[in-house]
Amino acid sequence: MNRTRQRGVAAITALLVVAVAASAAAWMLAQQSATLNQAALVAARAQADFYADAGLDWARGVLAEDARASAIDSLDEIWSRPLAGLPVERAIVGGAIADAQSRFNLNNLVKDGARSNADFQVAQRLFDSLGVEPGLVDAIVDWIDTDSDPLGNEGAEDSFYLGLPRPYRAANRPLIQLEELYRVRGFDARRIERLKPYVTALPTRTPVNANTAPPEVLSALLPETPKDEIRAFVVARVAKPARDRQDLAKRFAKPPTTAIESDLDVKSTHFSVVVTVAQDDVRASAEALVLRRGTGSGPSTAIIWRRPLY
Ligand SMILES: [Ca+2]
Ligand SMILES: [Ca+2]
Repeated sequence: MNRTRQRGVAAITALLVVAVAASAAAWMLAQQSATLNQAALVAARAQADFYADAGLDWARGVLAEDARASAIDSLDEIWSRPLAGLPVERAIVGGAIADAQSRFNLNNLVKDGARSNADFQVAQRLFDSLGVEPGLVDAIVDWIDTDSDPLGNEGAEDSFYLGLPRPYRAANRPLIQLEELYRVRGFDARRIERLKPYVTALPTRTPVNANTAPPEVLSALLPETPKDEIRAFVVARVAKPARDRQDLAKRFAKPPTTAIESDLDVKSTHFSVVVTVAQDDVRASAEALVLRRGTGSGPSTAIIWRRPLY
């Protein structure tokens, strides 16, 4: 690790410690006024929320700082370095930020309420390469698209879901979280776990960040590009991430121009954050999807959703 990087990591570690320590102090103040018979669970819950807030603030600070420092997002940057086992007060704190746009956004499958054929083919190739039945993509499209006409043999709309022992309706709107797939025809824990590192659900149409995407996702997007060329790029980008779309095109013998313009980018606006706190017998974690906008002097971040993790 070079000196600048070491200083950067140290600064970020300090940021997290300060954020969590401040929340611990606030929590202890709140505790002093709490009555003795207050349920321990409620207190633990309150503390977990304080810590989660602090951890998320830390992540947003790191992401804003990154946007001020660079116009691209790559895996050699400080945000991608997870923090584990930091002692803060009596707690042990960890945090990790992942680029949500390293994955294929399943909501891209539907454009203006109807199936997007190009994205449909990308998803089918990706599922196939991961050993998940490509026919299941039909059911996701139906779940998201606004009509109620089932697609192909494996699609499913209200007519299918209302006939289940515990009936419900198709959402007919974009996925909010990936776990919604549990409600979609044909999906189970095994398939969702298999897909998780490669797909995501983001509220707006998003390109994939070529500087962070796994080779499986890049191959699905670039079917004409030989796999060894994609692997070579994934190795080369560690030391030399693509600076912009033009630079990205230069990395391939036959530049996949259309995909680079419409499906790929070298930076990201959506990040997934996980914060974990362990203190005494209480272990709390929270996950959030963070949207980052703007670069240079004016980056801003917003939390799209957050949830506790168990
Ligand atoms: Ca960056
Ligand atoms: Ca539908």
